[in-house]
Amino acid sequence: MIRRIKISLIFLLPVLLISVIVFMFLWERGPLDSVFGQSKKLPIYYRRLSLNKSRPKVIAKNLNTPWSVIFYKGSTLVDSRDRGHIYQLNKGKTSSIIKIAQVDHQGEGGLLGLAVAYRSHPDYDYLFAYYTTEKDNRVVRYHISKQKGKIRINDPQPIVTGIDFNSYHNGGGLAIGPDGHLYISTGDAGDPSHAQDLHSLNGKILRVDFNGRPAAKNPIKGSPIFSYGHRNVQGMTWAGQRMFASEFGQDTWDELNQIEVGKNYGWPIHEGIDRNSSSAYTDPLQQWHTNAASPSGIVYDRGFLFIANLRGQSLRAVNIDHLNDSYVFYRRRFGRIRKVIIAPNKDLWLVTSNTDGNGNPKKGDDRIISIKAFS
Ligand SMILES: [Ca+2]
Repeated sequence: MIRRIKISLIFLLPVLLISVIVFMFLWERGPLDSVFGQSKKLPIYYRRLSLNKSRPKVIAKNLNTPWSVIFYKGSTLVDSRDRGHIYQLNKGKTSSIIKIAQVDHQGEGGLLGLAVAYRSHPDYDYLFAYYTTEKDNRVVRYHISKQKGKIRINDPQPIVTGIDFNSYHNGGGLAIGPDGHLYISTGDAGDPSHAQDLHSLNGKILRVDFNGRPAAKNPIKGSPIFSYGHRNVQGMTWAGQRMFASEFGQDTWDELNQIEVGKNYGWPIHEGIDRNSSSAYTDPLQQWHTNAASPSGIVYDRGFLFIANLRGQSLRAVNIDHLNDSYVFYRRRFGRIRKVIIAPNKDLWLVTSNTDGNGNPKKGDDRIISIKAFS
């Protein structure tokens, strides 16, 4: 009898051991649903995408903490969160256009968002920058111009100041909406109560004009608040008139939200989907485990939302007609991905974020990688 048990154990133990190792490997890769849920063949909603066939091309490498990439009159500009520079990118080489002296990089603060607005002035356009100083997060408007191939950025004018800062949750998203206003995403700066406080600029999406004045149609007269109850939004995009934002959760659920004026997105009362239809809080369209996502940048292109994942080290696609479903590409291929943007030639550009203190930079990091999303 004892001998039989011994023999069984000899056979069973290795099987058990292998099972444990396999399970731990899958667990470490992220939630099991995202491992088992994805077949090799693209599910029907994603068959228009050529991401799996496209050959990634490196546009730039050896960048330091890039956060935003914008295009201006045929030139590409990229920032450094930690160093406070805005660089011009030319054939893979960077040259500094401006170093913003007030940028005070601390924790995850620094030079974050950039956005450009073309206007009718003959001599210059507007460049907006969101950055952390030693006393606040702020949005500063510059004049930007390009003459004889040379870009100038000057005449700084702070237009929104006094956004609380912290080592974490600084927000930092900037975007020009289809209504011609400047949208600003702020984080809760480590104090969750900010998000529900309508006197605080933190934990919000703000909407202002190019002078920083609240948009006339904002829900609270005289307030820049467009939506609230956010924990930390870094990405905003529009599909026509529909606005979407990616949002970092605490420990459990990251979110994709459709943003509507005046709505309360629940933080810190709810993280992720609450499923209470009578609730005063607006649920996300879908949610992902924080270790499989940590979504920063988001962009809409030809029927799809593309979302850059930091901890999830991947690019997520969401079909605009199936907003509660998603598919993940490039898992662990490029490391952490901060931003996804559309280049002037319609390629998708991924901006990696392996030098930001949370990643394992490899030779050549950080990079901008170009891919064709549609064949
Ligand atoms: Ca929420």
